[in-house]
Amino acid sequence: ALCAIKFIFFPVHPMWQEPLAIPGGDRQSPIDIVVRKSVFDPQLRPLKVQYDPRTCQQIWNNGYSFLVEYDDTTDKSTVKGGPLEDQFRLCQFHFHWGENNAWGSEHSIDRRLFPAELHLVHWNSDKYSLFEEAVIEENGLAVIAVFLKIGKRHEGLQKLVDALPAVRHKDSLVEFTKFDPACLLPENIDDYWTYAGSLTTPPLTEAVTWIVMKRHIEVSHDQLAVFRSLLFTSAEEQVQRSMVNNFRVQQAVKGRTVRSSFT
Ligand code: SG5
Ligand code: ZN
Repeated sequence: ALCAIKFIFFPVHPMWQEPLAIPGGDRQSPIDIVVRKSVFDPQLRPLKVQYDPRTCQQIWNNGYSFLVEYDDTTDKSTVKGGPLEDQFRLCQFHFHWGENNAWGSEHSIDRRLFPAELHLVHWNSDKYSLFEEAVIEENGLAVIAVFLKIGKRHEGLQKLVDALPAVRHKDSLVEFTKFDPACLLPENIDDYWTYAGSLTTPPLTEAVTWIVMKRHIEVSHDQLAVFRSLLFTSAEEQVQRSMVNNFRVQQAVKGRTVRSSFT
C-alpha cells in the first residue's frame, strides 16, 4: 500500500519533471533495513562526533529540502570511528519529510516509515580536499541518518524552526550561526546500522557509507508543520507547491549486508 502511495506522489515531484538518469547501480539508497537480516559486527567501534557550532553558516532552500550549511574548509566539525577508517568533515545537514505523519523518511526499519529523517552529510577530508571530489569516490562520503518521531517539542530544533520562514521559497538563503548539530543526535549514538549506499538525490553517486541511528529523536507536530510550510517553488512561480514528500523511492538491497553495532 505504501508503494502505491509513493507512486502517486512522486510523479508530481520536481525532481521527476526533469530527465533524470537513475543509475542502475548495485548500491543505491535508500533501503528498507530488515532487522533480522542485519549482521552484528563486534568490530564496529563507537562513533566519534565532534562538532563546532561556530562552523555553522547559513540555511538555504535548494528547492528540494532546506540545507543547513557548515564551513568545511578545516577539520573543526568531524565524524570518525564507527565503520569509518578516515575522518569525515560535516558540510551540511537537511531533512526529508512527508505531507503527513504516516511517511516521510527515506529509510525504513522492517518496512516501518517515520514522519521525517535527518541527514548529516560529511566528506572524507583524509583522502580528498573538496566535497566535489569526494562526491564521486567510493569512500568519499559518510551520512548519519536519524529518524524523527512525533512527540514532545524538540528544544534544540526550535532555533532552526524559527529561522525557516525566512527561507520559504526555493533559492532563498539566510544567515544562520552557532547551531550545534549534535543537539539533533539521539541519546545513544553507539547503536546504529551501517551499509554501503548512494546519495538519494542527484548525482546519486555510490559514494556513501550510511550510518543509520537505532534511536529516534522526538519533535512536535507543530515543528514538523513548519517544515511542511516551506515551498518547492521560487517566489516568481505562479503555482506554489508545498515542500512535502521530498524522499526518494526505496532501492533494491542487491546482496548488500547491513551491519549493526549492537545485538
Ligand atoms: C549531495 O547530496 C548534494 C546535495 C544533496 C545531498 O550532498 O550536493 C551536491 O550534489 C553538490 C555538488 O545537494 C546540494 O547540496 C545542492 C547543490 O542534498 C539535497 O539535495 C538536500 C536533500 C543529498 O544527500 S543525501 O543522500 O544525504 N539525501
Ligand atoms: Zn538526504
